[in-house]
Amino acid sequence: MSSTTVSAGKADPGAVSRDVALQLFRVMKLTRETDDRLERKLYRQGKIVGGCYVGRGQEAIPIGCVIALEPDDVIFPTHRELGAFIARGMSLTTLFAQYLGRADTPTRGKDGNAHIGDMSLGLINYVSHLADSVPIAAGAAWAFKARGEKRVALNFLGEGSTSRGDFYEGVNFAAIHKLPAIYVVNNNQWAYSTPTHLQMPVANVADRAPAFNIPGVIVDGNDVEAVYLAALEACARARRGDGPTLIECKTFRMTGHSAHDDAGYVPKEQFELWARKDPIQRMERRLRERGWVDDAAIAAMDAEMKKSVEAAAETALAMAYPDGSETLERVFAEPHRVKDVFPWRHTDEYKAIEIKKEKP
Ligand SMILES: Cc1ncc(C[n+]2csc(CCOP(=O)(O)OP(=O)(O)O)c2C)c(N)n1
Repeated sequence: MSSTTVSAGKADPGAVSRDVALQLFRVMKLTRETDDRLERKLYRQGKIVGGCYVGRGQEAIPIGCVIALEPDDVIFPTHRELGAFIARGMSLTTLFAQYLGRADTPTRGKDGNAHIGDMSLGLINYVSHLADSVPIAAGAAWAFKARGEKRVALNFLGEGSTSRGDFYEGVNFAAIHKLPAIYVVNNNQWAYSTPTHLQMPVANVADRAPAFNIPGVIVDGNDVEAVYLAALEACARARRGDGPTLIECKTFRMTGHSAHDDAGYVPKEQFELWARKDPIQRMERRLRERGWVDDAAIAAMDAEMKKSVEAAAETALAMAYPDGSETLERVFAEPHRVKDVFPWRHTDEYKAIEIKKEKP
């Protein structure tokens, strides 16, 4: 099976309804506004500590995919999928509070924007190890198949992650068992500071799909309608029992790897080139051509979004930090269970070794 291509701007104008097109556009705009408030204000004001990863320029990918899913499907985001959380309905206040390390958040103040999840929204947390979620998504898809449920597991990852072993193991398993899994790769051409040609001996991530005998689809990742249509098709295939799809979305990371990184290693011309392909401006031009938005509609949307983003940020800033006693709660080894998990740590011999180590 060879890779297929869905290319730039080829999404048939009639293929996406007016309602869905406007929804895609609104969520992209809201995500950009939130992203700007987070990185360009709160991070720079020193209010967000630690990593602050953003997906500026890549909004079409998580949003196009998540809006193509059914509410029962599950999503495995990574660090660039702010849009997936917003499209799935996580409140903006919760998202701001999460980045700000507040107590009343999915990770209870223990983390910033990485590793967020919310099982009630079908958003499954990831851990830092790249590509580790690929076999886990296969596991979720396996459970759906075993139970006879028509649900889909959709896993996001970067092109750098597809060079990891977990990627091959997970996709291979999903392909053998024809599981309802979708692997969506944001190929933003840089894995931190490593350009694609230094970590992949093939031109496209989709070229890796024939090794699993599954479709490898190349989509213009800055065309939200093309992404949406590719995800819909992959969902239909998964629900029919025909197995996984690998969707490669060609895009560009319009920032550094995270807020602390000025991306000095990326040639300036690449930013200029990709700024002209901005997914939000592109969708706006298309909607105007179709007569679905005009100046007044855009101005109203902008004003409403600025207001809700501002209100969410202010509410989150006023929220409490976690109490120190939270530190050891809900981590891998809960304090009251340490004795069961590491019984040897409680022996006198072990304590003697520890004391010796401290005072040689
Ligand atoms: C196994 C592993 N190696 C290194 C890292 C550090 N790291 C975090 S994100 C990242 C770059 C990932 O690139 P890619 O998969 O292309 O995703 P992108 O950040 O470009 O969206 C690296 C090297 C990690 N988290 N896990």
